[in-house]
Amino acid sequence: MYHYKNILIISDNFFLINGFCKLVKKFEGIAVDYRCSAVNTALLNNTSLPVKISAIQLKEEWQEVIKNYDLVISLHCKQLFPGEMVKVVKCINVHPGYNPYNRGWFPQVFSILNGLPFGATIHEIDEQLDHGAIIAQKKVSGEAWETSIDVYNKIVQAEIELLEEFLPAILNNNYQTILPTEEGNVNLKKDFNALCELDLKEELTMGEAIDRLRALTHGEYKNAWFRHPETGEKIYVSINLERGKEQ
Ligand code: 0FX
Repeated sequence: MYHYKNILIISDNFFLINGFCKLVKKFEGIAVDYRCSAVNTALLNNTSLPVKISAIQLKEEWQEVIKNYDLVISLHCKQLFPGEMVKVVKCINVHPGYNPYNRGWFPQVFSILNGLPFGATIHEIDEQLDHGAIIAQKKVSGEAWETSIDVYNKIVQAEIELLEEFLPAILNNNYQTILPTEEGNVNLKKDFNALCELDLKEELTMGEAIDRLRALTHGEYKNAWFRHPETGEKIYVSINLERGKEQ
Protein backbone atom coordinates (compact mmCIF):
# COMPACT_ATOMS: atom_id res chain seq x y z
CA MET A 1 0.00 0.00 0.00
CA TYR A 2 1.24 3.45 -0.88
CA HIS A 3 1.23 6.54 1.34
CA TYR A 4 -0.77 8.52 -1.25
CA LYS A 5 -3.93 6.85 -2.58
CA ASN A 6 -5.94 9.55 -4.33
CA ILE A 7 -3.89 11.23 -6.97
CA LEU A 8 -4.77 14.04 -9.33
CA ILE A 9 -2.73 14.58 -12.48
CA ILE A 10 -3.13 18.01 -14.04
CA SER A 11 -1.50 18.28 -17.42
CA ASP A 12 -1.74 20.01 -20.77
CA ASN A 13 0.76 17.69 -22.40
CA PHE A 14 -0.33 14.59 -24.34
CA PHE A 15 3.10 12.90 -24.35
CA LEU A 16 3.49 13.14 -20.58
CA ILE A 17 -0.04 11.97 -19.78
CA ASN A 18 0.45 9.00 -22.10
CA GLY A 19 3.82 8.18 -20.48
CA PHE A 20 2.42 8.56 -16.98
CA CYS A 21 -0.55 6.24 -17.75
CA LYS A 22 1.88 3.51 -18.82
CA LEU A 23 4.02 3.92 -15.67
CA VAL A 24 1.20 4.07 -13.18
CA LYS A 25 -0.32 0.77 -14.36
CA LYS A 26 2.30 -1.00 -12.21
CA PHE A 27 1.05 0.56 -8.99
CA GLU A 28 -1.87 -1.13 -7.26
CA GLY A 29 -4.20 0.43 -4.70
CA ILE A 30 -4.09 3.99 -5.97
CA ALA A 31 -6.78 5.95 -7.79
CA VAL A 32 -5.66 8.46 -10.42
CA ASP A 33 -7.77 11.17 -12.06
CA TYR A 34 -6.64 13.30 -15.01
CA ARG A 35 -7.52 16.95 -15.70
CA CYS A 36 -6.38 19.60 -18.14
CA SER A 37 -7.14 23.25 -18.82
CA ALA A 38 -10.63 24.03 -20.14
CA VAL A 39 -9.14 25.59 -23.28
CA ASN A 40 -7.24 22.42 -24.17
CA THR A 41 -9.85 21.02 -26.56
CA ALA A 42 -7.29 18.71 -28.21
CA LEU A 43 -6.84 16.82 -24.94
CA LEU A 44 -10.49 17.02 -23.90
CA ASN A 45 -11.62 15.51 -27.23
CA ASN A 46 -8.76 13.07 -27.72
CA THR A 47 -9.61 9.44 -28.34
CA SER A 48 -6.14 7.89 -28.22
CA LEU A 49 -5.30 8.20 -24.52
CA PRO A 50 -6.26 5.24 -22.30
CA VAL A 51 -7.92 7.56 -19.73
CA LYS A 52 -10.65 10.15 -19.74
CA ILE A 53 -9.55 13.73 -19.18
CA SER A 54 -11.87 16.43 -17.95
CA ALA A 55 -11.36 20.14 -17.49
CA ILE A 56 -10.39 21.94 -14.30
CA GLN A 57 -10.17 25.65 -13.49
CA LEU A 58 -7.85 25.60 -10.50
CA LYS A 59 -8.63 29.17 -9.44
CA GLU A 60 -12.26 28.20 -8.86
CA GLU A 61 -11.95 24.51 -8.02
CA TRP A 62 -8.92 24.18 -5.75
CA GLN A 63 -11.08 23.60 -2.67
CA GLU A 64 -12.57 20.51 -4.35
CA VAL A 65 -9.03 19.35 -5.07
CA ILE A 66 -7.94 19.51 -1.43
CA LYS A 67 -11.07 17.64 -0.35
CA ASN A 68 -10.67 14.79 -2.83
CA TYR A 69 -6.96 14.23 -3.34
CA ASP A 70 -3.88 13.71 -1.21
CA LEU A 71 -1.30 14.20 -3.99
CA VAL A 72 -1.46 16.49 -7.02
CA ILE A 73 1.10 16.14 -9.81
CA SER A 74 1.55 18.75 -12.52
CA LEU A 75 2.84 17.39 -15.82
CA HIS A 76 3.19 20.72 -17.63
CA CYS A 77 -0.06 22.15 -16.29
CA LYS A 78 -0.52 25.61 -17.77
CA GLN A 79 -2.41 26.99 -14.76
CA LEU A 80 -0.72 28.39 -11.67
CA PHE A 81 -1.33 26.33 -8.54
CA PRO A 82 -3.07 28.58 -5.97
CA GLY A 83 -0.96 29.28 -2.87
CA GLU A 84 -3.84 28.18 -0.61
CA MET A 85 -3.85 24.78 -2.32
CA VAL A 86 -0.11 24.07 -2.26
CA LYS A 87 -0.01 24.83 1.46
CA VAL A 88 -2.48 22.08 2.36
CA VAL A 89 -2.03 19.28 -0.18
CA LYS A 90 1.26 17.81 -1.46
CA CYS A 91 1.78 19.21 -4.96
CA ILE A 92 4.61 18.09 -7.20
CA ASN A 93 5.72 19.55 -10.53
CA VAL A 94 7.45 17.82 -13.41
CA HIS A 95 9.19 20.68 -15.16
CA PRO A 96 11.08 20.81 -18.50
CA GLY A 97 14.01 22.80 -17.10
CA TYR A 98 17.05 22.29 -14.87
CA ASN A 99 16.03 24.28 -11.77
CA PRO A 100 16.81 26.92 -10.69
CA TYR A 101 17.97 27.94 -14.17
CA ASN A 102 15.49 29.37 -16.65
CA ARG A 103 12.46 28.63 -14.48
CA GLY A 104 9.14 29.41 -16.16
CA TRP A 105 8.26 29.45 -19.82
CA PHE A 106 10.00 27.25 -22.46
CA PRO A 107 13.29 26.73 -20.53
CA GLN A 108 15.33 25.23 -23.40
CA VAL A 109 14.67 28.27 -25.60
CA PHE A 110 16.33 30.49 -23.02
CA SER A 111 19.12 27.99 -22.24
CA ILE A 112 20.15 28.00 -25.91
CA LEU A 113 20.54 31.76 -25.58
CA ASN A 114 22.10 32.17 -22.14
CA GLY A 115 24.14 28.97 -21.88
CA LEU A 116 22.50 27.82 -18.63
CA PRO A 117 21.92 24.04 -18.24
CA PHE A 118 19.17 22.15 -20.07
CA GLY A 119 17.27 19.39 -18.29
CA ALA A 120 14.26 18.21 -16.35
CA THR A 121 13.33 18.63 -12.69
CA ILE A 122 10.78 17.03 -10.36
CA HIS A 123 10.15 19.31 -7.41
CA GLU A 124 7.68 20.13 -4.67
CA ILE A 125 5.51 23.09 -5.57
CA ASP A 126 5.63 26.16 -3.36
CA GLU A 127 4.11 29.56 -3.96
CA GLN A 128 6.75 30.66 -6.47
CA LEU A 129 7.10 29.56 -10.08
CA ASP A 130 9.12 26.32 -10.58
CA HIS A 131 10.79 26.98 -7.26
CA GLY A 132 10.26 24.37 -4.49
CA ALA A 133 12.50 21.67 -3.02
CA ILE A 134 14.04 19.45 -5.68
CA ILE A 135 13.25 15.72 -5.61
CA ALA A 136 15.17 14.71 -8.74
CA GLN A 137 16.71 16.28 -11.79
CA LYS A 138 18.58 15.29 -14.89
CA LYS A 139 20.65 17.35 -17.34
CA VAL A 140 20.43 16.88 -21.10
CA SER A 141 22.87 18.14 -23.71
CA GLY A 142 22.23 20.97 -26.15
CA GLU A 143 24.46 20.95 -29.20
CA ALA A 144 25.38 23.67 -31.70
CA TRP A 145 23.42 21.89 -34.46
CA GLU A 146 20.25 21.46 -32.39
CA THR A 147 17.15 23.64 -32.41
CA SER A 148 14.59 24.07 -29.61
CA ILE A 149 12.61 20.98 -30.67
CA ASP A 150 15.68 18.71 -30.70
CA VAL A 151 16.54 19.62 -27.12
CA TYR A 152 12.88 19.60 -26.01
CA ASN A 153 12.43 16.02 -27.22
CA LYS A 154 15.35 14.93 -25.04
CA ILE A 155 13.95 16.85 -22.07
CA VAL A 156 10.49 15.24 -22.12
CA GLN A 157 12.18 11.84 -22.44
CA ALA A 158 14.27 12.74 -19.35
CA GLU A 159 11.07 13.70 -17.52
CA ILE A 160 9.60 10.24 -18.17
CA GLU A 161 12.85 8.58 -17.04
CA LEU A 162 12.84 10.60 -13.81
CA LEU A 163 9.22 9.64 -13.17
CA GLU A 164 10.04 5.99 -13.81
CA GLU A 165 12.82 6.15 -11.23
CA PHE A 166 11.22 8.35 -8.57
CA LEU A 167 7.47 7.67 -8.74
CA PRO A 168 7.60 4.81 -6.19
CA ALA A 169 9.39 7.04 -3.65
CA ILE A 170 7.00 9.91 -4.38
CA LEU A 171 3.94 7.68 -3.88
CA ASN A 172 5.46 6.39 -0.63
CA ASN A 173 6.42 9.90 0.48
CA ASN A 174 9.92 8.67 1.29
CA TYR A 175 12.06 10.69 -1.09
CA GLN A 176 14.89 13.08 -0.21
CA THR A 177 14.87 16.70 -1.36
CA ILE A 178 17.55 19.29 -1.93
CA LEU A 179 17.02 23.02 -1.91
CA PRO A 180 18.28 24.94 -4.93
CA THR A 181 21.51 26.73 -3.99
CA GLU A 182 20.34 29.97 -5.64
CA GLU A 183 17.15 31.59 -6.86
CA GLY A 184 18.16 31.26 -10.51
CA ASN A 185 16.14 33.17 -13.09
CA VAL A 186 12.60 33.17 -14.44
CA ASN A 187 11.31 33.76 -17.97
CA LEU A 188 7.70 34.50 -18.77
CA LYS A 189 5.60 34.13 -21.90
CA LYS A 190 6.09 37.83 -22.64
CA ASP A 191 9.88 37.30 -22.66
CA PHE A 192 9.44 34.57 -25.29
CA ASN A 193 7.14 36.80 -27.35
CA ALA A 194 9.71 39.62 -27.21
CA LEU A 195 12.42 37.27 -28.50
CA CYS A 196 10.23 36.30 -31.46
CA GLU A 197 10.13 39.84 -32.83
CA LEU A 198 13.34 40.31 -34.85
CA ASP A 199 14.67 43.82 -35.32
CA LEU A 200 16.40 43.93 -38.70
CA LYS A 201 18.64 46.74 -37.42
CA GLU A 202 19.82 44.87 -34.31
CA GLU A 203 23.56 44.20 -34.43
CA LEU A 204 24.59 40.69 -33.49
CA THR A 205 27.52 38.41 -34.21
CA MET A 206 26.72 35.60 -36.66
CA GLY A 207 26.95 33.16 -33.74
CA GLU A 208 24.38 35.13 -31.74
CA ALA A 209 22.04 35.36 -34.72
CA ILE A 210 22.24 31.60 -35.37
CA ASP A 211 21.59 30.88 -31.67
CA ARG A 212 18.58 33.19 -31.67
CA LEU A 213 17.09 31.29 -34.61
CA ARG A 214 18.01 27.88 -33.15
CA ALA A 215 16.20 28.87 -29.98
CA LEU A 216 13.12 29.93 -31.92
CA THR A 217 12.96 27.02 -34.36
CA HIS A 218 10.59 24.39 -33.03
CA GLY A 219 8.97 22.21 -35.69
CA GLU A 220 5.94 23.84 -37.27
CA TYR A 221 5.63 26.69 -34.75
CA LYS A 222 5.82 30.15 -36.31
CA ASN A 223 7.99 31.90 -33.76
CA ALA A 224 10.61 34.37 -35.06
CA TRP A 225 9.36 37.08 -37.42
CA PHE A 226 10.24 40.48 -38.85
CA ARG A 227 8.34 43.10 -40.80
CA HIS A 228 9.15 43.58 -44.47
CA PRO A 229 10.80 47.03 -44.52
CA GLU A 230 8.71 48.24 -47.45
CA THR A 231 5.37 46.44 -47.28
CA GLY A 232 5.14 45.95 -43.50
CA GLU A 233 4.21 42.32 -44.14
CA LYS A 234 5.07 39.87 -41.35
CA ILE A 235 7.74 37.36 -42.44
CA TYR A 236 8.37 34.26 -40.34
CA VAL A 237 11.88 32.85 -39.98
CA SER A 238 13.24 29.50 -38.87
CA ILE A 239 16.62 27.84 -39.37
CA ASN A 240 17.76 24.52 -40.81
CA LEU A 241 20.98 23.05 -39.40
CA GLU A 242 22.75 19.98 -40.68
CA ARG A 243 26.04 18.50 -39.53
CA GLY A 244 28.53 18.18 -42.36
CA LYS A 245 30.69 15.14 -42.92
CA GLU A 246 34.39 16.05 -43.12
CA GLN A 247 35.92 14.96 -46.48
O1 0FX B 1 3.89 21.32 -22.23
P1 0FX B 1 4.90 22.34 -22.59
O2 0FX B 1 6.17 21.77 -23.01
O3 0FX B 1 5.30 23.22 -21.28
C1 0FX B 1 5.19 24.60 -21.09
C2 0FX B 1 6.42 25.32 -20.50
O4 0FX B 1 7.59 25.11 -21.27
C3 0FX B 1 6.72 24.90 -19.10
O5 0FX B 1 7.77 25.67 -18.56
C4 0FX B 1 5.50 25.04 -18.24
N1 0FX B 1 5.78 24.53 -16.92
C5 0FX B 1 4.35 24.30 -18.90
C6 0FX B 1 3.12 24.48 -18.11
O6 0FX B 1 4.12 24.79 -20.23
O7 0FX B 1 4.25 23.40 -23.56
P2 0FX B 1 3.98 23.41 -25.13
O8 0FX B 1 3.61 22.09 -25.63
O9 0FX B 1 3.06 24.57 -25.35
O10 0FX B 1 5.39 23.80 -25.74
C7 0FX B 1 6.38 22.86 -25.98
C8 0FX B 1 7.53 23.52 -26.67
O11 0FX B 1 7.08 23.96 -27.95
C9 0FX B 1 8.07 24.77 -25.98
O12 0FX B 1 9.11 24.44 -25.07
C10 0FX B 1 8.58 25.59 -27.13
C11 0FX B 1 7.70 25.15 -28.30
N2 0FX B 1 6.70 26.17 -28.67
C12 0FX B 1 5.45 26.14 -28.15
C13 0FX B 1 4.53 27.08 -28.51
C14 0FX B 1 3.13 27.10 -27.93
C15 0FX B 1 7.08 27.14 -29.57
O13 0FX B 1 8.25 27.13 -30.03
N3 0FX B 1 6.18 28.09 -29.92
C16 0FX B 1 4.92 28.11 -29.43
O14 0FX B 1 4.12 29.02 -29.80
